[in-house]
Amino acid sequence: TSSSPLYSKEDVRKHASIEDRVWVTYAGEVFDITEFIELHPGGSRILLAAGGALEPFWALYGVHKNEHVLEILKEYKVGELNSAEKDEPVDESDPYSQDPSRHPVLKVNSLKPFNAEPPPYMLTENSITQTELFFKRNHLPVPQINPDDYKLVIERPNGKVHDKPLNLTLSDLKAKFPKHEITATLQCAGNRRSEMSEVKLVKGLDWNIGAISTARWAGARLRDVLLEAGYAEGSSQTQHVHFEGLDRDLTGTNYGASISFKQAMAKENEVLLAYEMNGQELPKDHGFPLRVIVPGVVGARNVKWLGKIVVSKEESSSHWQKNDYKGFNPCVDWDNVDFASSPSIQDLPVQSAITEPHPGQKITPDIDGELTVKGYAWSGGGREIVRVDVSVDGGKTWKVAELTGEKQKAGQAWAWKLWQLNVPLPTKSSDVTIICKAVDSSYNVQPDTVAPIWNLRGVLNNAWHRVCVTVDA
Ligand code: HEM
Ligand code: MTE
Ligand code: MO
Repeated sequence: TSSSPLYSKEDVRKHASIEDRVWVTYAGEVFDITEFIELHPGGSRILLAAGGALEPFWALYGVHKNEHVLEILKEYKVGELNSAEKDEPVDESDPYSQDPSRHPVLKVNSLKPFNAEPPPYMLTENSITQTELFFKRNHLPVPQINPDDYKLVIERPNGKVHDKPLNLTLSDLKAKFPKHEITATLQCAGNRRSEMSEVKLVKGLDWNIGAISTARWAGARLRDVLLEAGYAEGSSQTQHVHFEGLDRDLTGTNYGASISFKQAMAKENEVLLAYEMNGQELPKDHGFPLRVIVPGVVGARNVKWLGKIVVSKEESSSHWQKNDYKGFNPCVDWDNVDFASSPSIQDLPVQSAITEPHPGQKITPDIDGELTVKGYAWSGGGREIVRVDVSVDGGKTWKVAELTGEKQKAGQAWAWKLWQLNVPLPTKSSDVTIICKAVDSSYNVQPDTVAPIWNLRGVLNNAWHRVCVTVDA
């Protein structure tokens, strides 16, 4: 209506805390919801939307798709968004100007290239991570790919068939090969790097515990595509499978990585050329229109925006295969590192972390004097999580947490387990250190501290996860 005051997005952004009053927008209208915050059935997380739009948050929490929610909201209307407001002009010279928009709740570790993780407690709200919340790890700008022109190029085996590569369109991939679907967790080698930097500064993005997420992936099996291209099982000429991304840096170099031919061909490894994530076409940030999913293997080999597959006697010569994503002795530093001396990371070690409570949280015990601790646990190579131990006395005594998650076949446990446990709290106010550690089906365990596994690049941190909180009894 014409009588409604008009506000800019900037005006709304200034109202992002209770002191400044909390404003939000929905469908072009502006609301002052300060008085509703205490009444909100979903608690204080409503403040995540303070100063901005409700839509991205309501997309995550479906309970709001309801008339009575809009009825409540209406009571708090204070005006409308100025529709004449122009969006920021696009800077064509910026290679990142075509990057997609992302969910505002993500904690951004780097904007260009885009690297971001969800708030820890949101990671364990669902066994399958909602696509918007799934961590995003890009080394380069997101390439613009027209799905109608898209072709996956697969080089033929030397001397076999003809020299022309096998080219597959997106519809070929969907029509010619059976669709295979798996639930798999993806973890970046740099997950939990920030804890490694507390021991001694490392070079890399400062990931907290959220560079890990789980999705349903569907696509063609890589094995089927390699067989179609003429590769035979067990051939000795063929030791590595290279994946080239269509994302490239200013010098024209593509992202790339490789896995072993054996890994690629083994049916039980379920390596996919995925075109779907959580039942929808792959989003731009996650590799549209096609990416590799190598379940149980470090994120870096799960090449997005896949353009080309090459089979070779050598490993990929990509920087990310040869000079990054490798582990070293804690005494190796940048002045004496020899990247050729370490193998590339493939399967990841056993991992777990506490997502709730968060470090520094002030806790008032519930009426039973208990606190619910939550987290995730996962291991590489298809090894199932068989146990998670939790301590609230710095590791002197341990209790076993309750595990939830999809039951998967032995050796094919690609998905994480979520876990939770009610723990007793001290009856006097004090600081409490909560610790978790997981055990996988090979009885692999996590190291108790970070220092002995410190490495210059800050990868592979799987030490016991510790969260210190203050109990206010
Ligand atoms: C639940 C209203 C913003 C997260 C609810 C419910 C209402 C409501 C009425 C109960 C729904 C039912 O059970 O039928 C509102 C209004 C909002 C708002 C009017 C804005 C002014 C948000 C935001 C978030 C959020 C921004 C998340 C960041 C939740 C969650 C629940 C919930 C998780 C479920 C709680 C549970 O079932 O225990 N909200 N909400 N809400 N809301 Fe909101
Ligand atoms: N593929 C391409 N083409 N370019 C990339 O930058 N990043 C890799 C991998 N695949 C990357 C890529 C790394 S290091 C990780 S951890 C995962 O993608 C992250 O996948 P996600 O963004 O879908 O979470
Ligand atoms: Mo990564």
